[in-house]
Amino acid sequence: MNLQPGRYTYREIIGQSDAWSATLAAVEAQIDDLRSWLDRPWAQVVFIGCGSTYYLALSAAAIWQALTGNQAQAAPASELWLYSASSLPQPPSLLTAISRSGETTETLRAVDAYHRLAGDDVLAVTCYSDCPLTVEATRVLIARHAEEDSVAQTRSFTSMLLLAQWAAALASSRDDYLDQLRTLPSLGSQIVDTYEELAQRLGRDPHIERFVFLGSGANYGLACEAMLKMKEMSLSPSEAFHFLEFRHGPMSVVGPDMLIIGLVSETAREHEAAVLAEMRDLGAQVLAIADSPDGLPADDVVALSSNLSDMARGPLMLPILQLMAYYRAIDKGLNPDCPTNLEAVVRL
Ligand code: F1P
Repeated sequence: MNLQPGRYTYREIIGQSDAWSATLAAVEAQIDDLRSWLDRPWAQVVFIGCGSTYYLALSAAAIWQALTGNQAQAAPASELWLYSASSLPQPPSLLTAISRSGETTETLRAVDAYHRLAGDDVLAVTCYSDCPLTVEATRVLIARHAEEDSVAQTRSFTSMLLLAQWAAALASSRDDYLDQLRTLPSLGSQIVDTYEELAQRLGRDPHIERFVFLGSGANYGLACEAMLKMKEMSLSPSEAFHFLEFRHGPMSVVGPDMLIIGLVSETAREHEAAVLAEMRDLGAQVLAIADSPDGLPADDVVALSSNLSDMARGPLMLPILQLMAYYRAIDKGLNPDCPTNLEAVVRL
């Protein structure tokens, strides 16, 4: 019985950098095999998932294409299953199926459709070694140390993202990028120590009623995932957009009850900062998360201080945003371990 609401979620968020180290250590033994298996001229790589894992797929596809130069895209698993003609990749292709549980019906059916109509090569990224998805896959990456008791994905998301990044490093023979990934666990725990109080203050701020998460490139999937955490754990109105898209209509609803969270990249820093400045002028409160937020137009900042590339530092952006959703849920008397109306796995 879960006596203290949110205790699983809290433990899973706070300890996630340990899960990252353990996950990286566990896949070390697969390096040679995976490197040679991935050493092929894919015409297209497709990443699929559902909910959180679809958002992970968005981020993973952006990273994969940036690193390898191969065309990569993401789709919800249901699209491959139900709209195969418009979403299956051209051969030779690789399907990367991401699912915490490895049991989600749509993901399993998408893999089946891919096998029947498109290709043989499936890489599964999951947290459970004995799940149905692993049976259907050619190669499997498992974040066993990131298994979760809570329904909302937190450490599982970032650990599986790390595995997708790790696979991209091998596919692109980027040993320098692998080295960057290895520094994430220690950076992650420092960020949580430094900014938990800020997450608590913003999560509990009674003046904030709506949340908007902005991110572009590989950060867009992360912005979507942060939006989902806020929505499912705390039942707060929460949306995600690509930075510059926010000007094209959504900014109509900006007001003083809105916190805009910018996941700022180095690639497009100047343009992303300009969006934040404009929204602040319109009255929104702004939180900027960046490697070095000096000079960014924001009321509060999270400095990641990683010196890592935009394609490597993604996992560092999420723990503080997960904590913000957790604290807001607790403040509203909700139990973040069991979001309203949700089950851990959707089975059709
Ligand atoms: C996908 C998922 C979860 C979400 C929810 C229902 O699961 O959408 O992201 O938290 O509870 O299922 P999975 O395929 O990644 O296990």
